[in-house]
Amino acid sequence: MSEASRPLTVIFGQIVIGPPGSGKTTYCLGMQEFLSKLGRKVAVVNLDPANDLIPYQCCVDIGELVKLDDVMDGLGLGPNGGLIYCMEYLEENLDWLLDKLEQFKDCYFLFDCPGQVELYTHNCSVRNILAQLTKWNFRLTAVHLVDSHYCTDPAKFISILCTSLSTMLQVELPHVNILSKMDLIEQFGKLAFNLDYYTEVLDLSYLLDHLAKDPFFKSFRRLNKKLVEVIEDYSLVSFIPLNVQDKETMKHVMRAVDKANGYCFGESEQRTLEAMMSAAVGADFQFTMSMDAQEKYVKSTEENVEEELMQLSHARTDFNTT
Ligand SMILES: Nc1nc2c(ncn2[C@@H]2O[C@H](COP(=O)(O)OP(=O)(O)OP(=O)(O)O)[C@@H](O)[C@H]2O)c(=O)[nH]1
Ligand SMILES: [Mg+2]
Repeated sequence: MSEASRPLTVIFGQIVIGPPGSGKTTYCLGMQEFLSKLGRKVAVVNLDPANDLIPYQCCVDIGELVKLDDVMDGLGLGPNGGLIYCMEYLEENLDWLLDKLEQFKDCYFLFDCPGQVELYTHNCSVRNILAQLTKWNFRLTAVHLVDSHYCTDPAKFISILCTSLSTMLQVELPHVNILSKMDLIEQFGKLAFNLDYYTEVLDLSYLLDHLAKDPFFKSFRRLNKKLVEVIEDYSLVSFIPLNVQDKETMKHVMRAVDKANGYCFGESEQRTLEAMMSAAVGADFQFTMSMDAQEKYVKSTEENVEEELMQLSHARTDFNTT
């Protein structure tokens, strides 16, 4: 790509990534509406060739360049190989993307990406595409969504920590990790600790102790210990809770994203004292955010204890009557 074709102005935006079904497309729709109401001019780019039904107003669609079905039929590939081929094809045709993006250069961009994990942990196409966007003066934050219900299972939580860390290292962009679908967090089980334990990711030894209670994982203790040591040594992963229907959590995410790519320090929107303060006192702000989400979406510990006591007394009665 020639230097002359580079957009001169700085363009801000988000690249929305994460495992399949984590809520990327829904997030793009929600964030487009949220930011538009704040007066931001938003352009959403669909970079997922598997997206058949696009719920948001889409300004650029990779489907015009390459379609997953055509690739699968034409080359005899499965959906995973097909997706990798599509992203490699996009990498080879970045001038097509630049031509499309230039038509919206006064907008704030949201890129809706495919949900295949390898694209962000191993394969280099997405990383190369993002590096080229950065060269074209795009200032992007990677918004990495993972399903919040994984917090209810310590083994799954360790695995999403590993995925998040390797994605952060591979993608090489300012990064915000999100626990999505906060309204469903306890749908498949109760949390063993307060929500801030999962969002701040500070001391994972308690998680290992909790895991040790499960007989299946007893023999994997050393492996899990090494994995959490890697997470703790890098000390990079933390999460922001999100329910797309909840304006407060959307606002928290927007602030973190704006701080990460520098949008909040620009002049595009009026800078409020609150926004400047939240950028300055990041740690306190993050803690308050988790506490708010805990109150809204997690049953209180007393309630959990009461429920457990009730279940215990029922079990005792059943035992005595049999
Ligand atoms: N309750 C609830 N459901 C959500 C939320 N976000 C997304 N969903 C639902 O989760 C499902 C998957 O959402 P998508 O937005 O399609 O997820 P995706 O990451 O784009 O999926 P792929 O593109 O297939 O990787 C849909 O049924 C959404 O309605 C949320 O915050 N709360
Ligand atoms: Mg999607």
